[in-house]
Amino acid sequence: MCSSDLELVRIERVGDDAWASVWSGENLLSSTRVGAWRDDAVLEAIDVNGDGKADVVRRWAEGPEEHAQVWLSDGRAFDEGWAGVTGNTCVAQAEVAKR
Ligand SMILES: [Ca+2]
Repeated sequence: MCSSDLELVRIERVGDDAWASVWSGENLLSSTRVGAWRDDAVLEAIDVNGDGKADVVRRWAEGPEEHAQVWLSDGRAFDEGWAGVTGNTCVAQAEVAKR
């Protein structure tokens, strides 16, 4: 459930860079450069490591390659957590077993 004092993560273009700013109401808590701006990037604010703080995931394609960048939040600023090529490589096959 979301609380009413939820932080807002806003991704903005500043020049050729993307910046993630964290707001609490009218107060700017932090602003972090999260790489070069990409018009084709999909941005998601999800908690990827389960610490209750929203992290930023950017995904985009370069030819056949799917790139992803993960920025982990400590609730104030973002640290680059992981970046690399993902998808299009079958590393496992998931199967739902039916009873
Ligand atoms: Ca998190």
